[in-house]
Amino acid sequence: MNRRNFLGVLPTLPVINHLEFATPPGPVVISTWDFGKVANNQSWKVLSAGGSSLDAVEKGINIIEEDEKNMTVGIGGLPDREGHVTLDACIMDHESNCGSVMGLEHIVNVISVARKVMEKTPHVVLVGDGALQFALSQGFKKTNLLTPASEKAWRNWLKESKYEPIMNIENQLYDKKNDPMPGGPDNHDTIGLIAMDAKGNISGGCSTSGMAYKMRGRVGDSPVIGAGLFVDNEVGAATSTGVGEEVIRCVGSHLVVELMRQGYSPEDACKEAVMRIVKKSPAKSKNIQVGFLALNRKGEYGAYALQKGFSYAVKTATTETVIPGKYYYS
Ligand code: SD4
Repeated sequence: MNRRNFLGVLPTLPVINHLEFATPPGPVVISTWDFGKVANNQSWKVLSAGGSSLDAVEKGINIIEEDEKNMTVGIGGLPDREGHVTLDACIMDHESNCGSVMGLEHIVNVISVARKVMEKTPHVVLVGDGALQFALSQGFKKTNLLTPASEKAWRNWLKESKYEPIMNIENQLYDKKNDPMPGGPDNHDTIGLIAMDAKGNISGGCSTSGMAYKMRGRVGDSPVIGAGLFVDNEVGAATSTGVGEEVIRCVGSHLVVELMRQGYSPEDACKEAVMRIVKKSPAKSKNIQVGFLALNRKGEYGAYALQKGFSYAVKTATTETVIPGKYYYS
């Protein structure tokens, strides 16, 4: 049988075109947790001026990284158990270009370093000292990320040295009334942010200091393309927050995007990814938090988490809101 005959007998695969649209739905930005609102507003300045989703993602995340009171993203982030603040971040654009830094110390705007990795190097990921060397070569300033507050929290932790991630601490410690910026006094959150611009192009980013008091060298899901973040402009994008080890195991954000490709709504895709974690880790999943957040090409968004308490912020031309995520364990 020659090649032509062989191809002739292959079954025709269905073409899924449910996500096609005639005109882009208009800019939208979504991000993790209540304080995502602050990041969204910053992103919106870019999007409403006709800027790109990539710029919107970087600017939105930068403001969180620069907030000293936020004890897990950028400066002020809680350190590892040895007292080192090590940051993880990744970024991905509508053409599937991506960049990531892992275990980067002494630099505040790690999402911007991730973008430089994407744009200025032949690589996708730089780690540790190499990432720092690259950042400095690109003009980023060396900064002490351990603030008096984060050092104090770490010294307190050392008294018992118990590694026990606290569920939804992001929202518990975010005092919305008195703290207009993200990050309460003891906050260890991750910012995952997805933006669609006026052209309908989608980009996403994720930035974190990871789980507080992690082992030295530990990297979570946030800077792992496919786990903490994934973008496919034909379909949509997803990001995650919570205990990264469980998200890496199911390559969570990629899973959510592929489920949307199959026709799942953003919320249903996030729910299915959460169910995957429940199925693979039935006992553990009861005591940890993981939340997924997704946007599709039609501008529809949704989220789902293991536990109550996860929330996400949304901004469009007509909406500015924080939405409680639905969850599995009641
Ligand atoms: C990590 N997923 O390093 C991050 C931490 C996080 O809410 O999202 N905390 O595993």
